[in-house]
Amino acid sequence: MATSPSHEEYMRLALEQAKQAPPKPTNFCVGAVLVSPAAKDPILAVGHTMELPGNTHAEQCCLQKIAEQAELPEDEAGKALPPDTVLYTTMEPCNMRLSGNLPCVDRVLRTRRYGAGIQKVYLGVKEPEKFVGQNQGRRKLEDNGVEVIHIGGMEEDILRVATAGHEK
Ligand code: HJL
Ligand code: ZN
Repeated sequence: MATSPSHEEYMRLALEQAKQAPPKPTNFCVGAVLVSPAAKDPILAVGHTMELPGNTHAEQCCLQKIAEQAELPEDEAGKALPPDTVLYTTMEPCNMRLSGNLPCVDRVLRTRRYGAGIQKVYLGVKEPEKFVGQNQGRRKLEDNGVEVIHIGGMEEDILRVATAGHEK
């Protein structure tokens, strides 16, 4: 039996996604992967910043794709997620956005309204204090029962990609 991909392999896939985000001075280039580890085809969706039309975030794109596939409104994406779903994202999910759009933390938490929803979040780096001060994303997820796990070792690459569009 083939072994299932490791946390590092999923995070590397998220980083490959992040590289596809268009560099922009006003946000970070982030990649995300939604995974059902027990499934035969464990990758449910991949996404990157600005992938879908509008000012979209990586995690948001994953959830929008799930909803679209299941013909559900975006806020009901959780109904289509297997009970062991976890999220890999190169950067801590946002808890505040300069644009005022709904933060990804709230998008993650609302998947849990209908049953299991997203169980764990694996992140590559915490959000640098550049746009919204200290991001409380990790704290809010943990306060609401979502386990948050840091996958270390890729910080340098993740931050280089995330800040590609920023003035040096
Ligand atoms: C995460 C993303 C992304 C960010 N964070 N986790 N995934 N772009 O895809 C966080 C950053 C916001 C800014 C600007 N970036 O994106 O704080 O314009 O991008 O709503 O606050 O806000 P908008
Ligand atoms: Zn976000």
